[in-house]
Amino acid sequence: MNPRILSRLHLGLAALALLLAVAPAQAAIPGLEGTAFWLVAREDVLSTPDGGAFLFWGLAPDGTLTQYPGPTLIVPQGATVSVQLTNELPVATSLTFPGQRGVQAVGGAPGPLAQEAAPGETVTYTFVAEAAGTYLYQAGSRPDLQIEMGLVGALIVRPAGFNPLSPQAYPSADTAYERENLFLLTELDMRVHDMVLFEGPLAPGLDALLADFQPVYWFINGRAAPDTMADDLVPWLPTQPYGAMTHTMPGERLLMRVIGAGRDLHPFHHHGNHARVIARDGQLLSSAVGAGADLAMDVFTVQSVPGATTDAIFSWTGEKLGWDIYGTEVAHDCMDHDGDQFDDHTREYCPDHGKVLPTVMPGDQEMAYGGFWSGSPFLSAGAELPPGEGGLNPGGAFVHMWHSHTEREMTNNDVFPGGMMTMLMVEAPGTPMP
Ligand SMILES: [Cu+2]
Repeated sequence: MNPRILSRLHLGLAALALLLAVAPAQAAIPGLEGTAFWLVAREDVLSTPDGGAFLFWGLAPDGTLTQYPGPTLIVPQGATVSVQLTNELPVATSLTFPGQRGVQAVGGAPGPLAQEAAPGETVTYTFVAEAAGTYLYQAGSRPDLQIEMGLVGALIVRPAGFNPLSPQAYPSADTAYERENLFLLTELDMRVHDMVLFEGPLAPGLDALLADFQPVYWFINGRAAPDTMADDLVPWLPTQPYGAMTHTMPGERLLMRVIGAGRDLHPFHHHGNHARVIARDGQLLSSAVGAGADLAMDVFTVQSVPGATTDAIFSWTGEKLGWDIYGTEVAHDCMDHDGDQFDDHTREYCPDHGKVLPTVMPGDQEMAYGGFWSGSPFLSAGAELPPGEGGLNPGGAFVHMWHSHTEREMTNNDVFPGGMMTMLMVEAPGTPMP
């Protein structure tokens, strides 16, 4: 056979396999996995969706691109972790690792909270990651200024025996999940960044500004909406590599790792279903060893507190909506063999099976086609779309807004919408997902 046709056939088969695969979802949080890290603190520029550009202090893994927030460090429980910090900032800096005991430092000079690296110097921190969970790391030198300037990041400790094919957040089985997302929440007072830019980090006016904190930008994973919804590592956000778009399928267990990494409280509201808070500050909500997350609680908003982390498990169920989330165009019976009222494969809520969502397609002349509808029957009626339409939502996902319920925080410098906001996309089973 012609090799070009053969390779095309292989591509076709691969695509078919991708469509048919009932692969367990393994979307993991992007970051640096390992036990030894080298981070260079230096100045760079971050951007906001309204065209703003601000000086920030970030951390460049291996001296490459400086980023905000710092790289997410993903380490195995029990490992001895070393973080080498090289300081290219104009002032002394340091890192603290709240929740990690017995942090040792080599190099540098003693500071108020941690061993500091003077400009041009290096300090290396070492600790044993004793307990699984979600943590943060942040500047330990003048934290009121340096955390605001960007020196903060997430630290994730995987439980001992972690299996990426059946991941768990903690050693207990009731913390199992299929998908995980980071929501590292921060804010930015542009007066502080501009004063550091124009008058330097020792400007006498900084104290007054920091005592009268007035943020006008709010970020999830270092981005303000709508940049939160762009993919990881998009080229137009070189210093803000982490997106915050969230995808799930009905019934999946989505682990939300929420970190209050700035200095304000943020009620992080996740539409769609309640979420079950299983841990705070890396501590499983457990009444006794071996009891699992028996003290877990359901919330409709994760109350994010500065310096604190929250792990919650969210599942979109479609339960009791009163209509069939697959419409009538997918021919299947609701197959519930384990008696939980949900289809074993599609996770549809069986009592609503066959209750057609009353979608009436308007006539072509009334239609305003948009990029966010694909013609998929999932949660709707299906129809043909004109060529080129539907590309932004190929699976016809159902979309919920996830956002700060302090609604002023859904703005970019006073312009709505923006800020601490992203979307949850509930995809139909079988849809290829990022
Ligand atoms: Cu809302």
